Formats: sequence, C-alpha cells, structure tokens
Amino acid sequence: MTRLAICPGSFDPVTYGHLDIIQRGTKVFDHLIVAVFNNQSKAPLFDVHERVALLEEATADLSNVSVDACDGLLMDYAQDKGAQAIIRGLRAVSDFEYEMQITSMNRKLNEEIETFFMMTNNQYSFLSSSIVKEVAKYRANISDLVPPTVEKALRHKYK
Ligand code: COD
Repeated sequence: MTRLAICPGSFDPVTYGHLDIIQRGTKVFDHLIVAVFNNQSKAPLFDVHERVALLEEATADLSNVSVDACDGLLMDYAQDKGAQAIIRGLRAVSDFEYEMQITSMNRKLNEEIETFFMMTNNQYSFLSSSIVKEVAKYRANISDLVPPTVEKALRHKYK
C-alpha cells in the first residue's frame, strides 16, 4: 500500500521552515501532497496560485512531492485523496495549543486519518511566513530564511 500524507498550510509564502518539515515527511511517507489552503480568515499576500507556483519551484528536487491548491475542509480533501496521514510542523510550545485544537476537530471529523507532528530543525524554530513578510517589507536580508525565488517574489511585492 502506498503511504500518502498531506502537508496542509497557508504557505504565504513558503519558508525554509516549511521545507524542513516537507523534506522530513518525504523520508517517512511514499508520497506527500503539499495542500495550499485558501484560508478565508487570513488575508494572504500571495494568491493561492502564486503560493502553489513558489512551492512547486521549491520542491522541484523532491520526486515524491506534489503541490495542490485546496478549498473546503482539510479532512474531506485528505479522504478524497485516500491519504492515511496529515503532517504538521511544531516549532515551539506556543504552537502546541493551536495544533491540539485543530487536530481534535479534525479527528472528530474523520477518525481514520492520523495527524503526525514533526519538530523543526532548531535553526528554523523562530521562523514563520509572517516574520519573513514583516522583515522583507523593510528590505532586510532574508536569504537564509526563504528560497531565492521566494525572496525575489517578496522583493517584487514590496518594491
Ligand atoms: N518550522 C517547522 N514547521 C513550520 C514552520 C517552521 N519554521 N513554519 C510553519 N511550519 C509548519 C506549521 O506548523 C504547519 O504544520 C505548516 O508548516 C504550514 O504552516 P502555515 O502557517 O503555512 O499553515 P497554517 O497553520 O496557516 O495552516 C492552517 C490550515 C490551512 C491547515 C487550516 O486552516 C486548515 O486546515 N484549513 C482548512 C479548513 C479546515 O479543514 N478547517 C478545520 C480545521 S479546524
């Protein structure tokens, strides 16, 4: 049986922290779908197609990763795809409460699909898309936080 996992998120935009979790996931699962959600409660800087394109570029060297744009409930999407698992990244204790909430709700919606948490590389434990956008706005150096194409896209947004 092919072990398929979904790695869901907003990815607005993708950072080296996200890529760390995606890379770890590819070692455990046969195939990983990075699912880019059009999260209505957040006003994104990049539209969903831009976010997908940046992720496709950033994961081009990972042969068992695909990227998809999604709407609706994560668990409906995961079931439609026949996934066995959801992968989420944990940076610090502060992530834990939020993750507990969504995982409890997701489990209520579908008990068959497990959520796995992976701890990020310490190097990225402070890193988030919001922080990257904040510093990019003021033209600070972000080359060690995001891939070159994302850096270029951010420079373009804030020029
Ligand atoms: N290191 C490691 N992991 C990281 C880092 C980092 N530096 N930064 C982020 N991550 C991880 C996050 O923990 C997460 O696992 C993933 O990368 C994506 O992060 P984000 O911030 O882009 O994604 P979120 O948290 O905004 O994603 C929220 C979802 C889109 C998954 C959620 O809103 C959702 O499931 N929406 C669909 C609707 C739904 O089903 N709702 C019911 C759930 S209650």
